[in-house]
Amino acid sequence: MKMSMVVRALRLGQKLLKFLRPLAECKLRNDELSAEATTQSEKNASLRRQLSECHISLATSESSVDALQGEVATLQEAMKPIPAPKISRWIDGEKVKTICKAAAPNCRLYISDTIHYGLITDEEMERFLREDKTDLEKYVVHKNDCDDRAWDLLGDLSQGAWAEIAAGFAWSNLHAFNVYINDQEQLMVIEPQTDKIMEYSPNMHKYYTPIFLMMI
Ligand SMILES: [Ca+2]
Repeated sequence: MKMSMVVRALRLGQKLLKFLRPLAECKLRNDELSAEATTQSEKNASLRRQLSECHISLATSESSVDALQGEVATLQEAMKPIPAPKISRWIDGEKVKTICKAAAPNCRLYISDTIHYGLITDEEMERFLREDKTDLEKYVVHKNDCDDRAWDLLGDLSQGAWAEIAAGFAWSNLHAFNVYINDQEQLMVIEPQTDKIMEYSPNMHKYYTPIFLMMI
């Protein structure tokens, strides 16, 4: 081979290399981009899963918020004060003691106030009991039974202007319940688990024969 042909072959080889090198670089870059695309696709799938989980969590949270708002509304309704009682007239602690002793002479008494007690009609007490929710509480032996309910109702009867009426708490040997004195000066029994009111009488069921009675 002539020297001139060798030189030409070498130059041709150099030119080929000049074109082939960028092609190789492009192939390499293409492989890198394909790998990145695969990684990005996996990331996208992971993000979609996370987004789906967030949607489920958000829906659950919104449902919980709705339920809580319902509970808050119920509590706000239950906490609304019961409009004040119409007091028919007033008596003092000595008169309260006299009325209770006449009705239940063998009962031990505790009269908390001395100055004045308000007397209301039975209709006013029925109005209070209709609005008060103590009778709706769930009965649980020892934890929320007769004495707990009677104590709860007495607490409600100690709110605002209702605290001024002649109402109290009584125990028999078998039961706990509430009492009040109405505008006819009658000692009345309230069964806090049913809202039933009855005029006290020595002939009542022994459940309601008080051995201890306090007026607050
Ligand atoms: Ca009630």
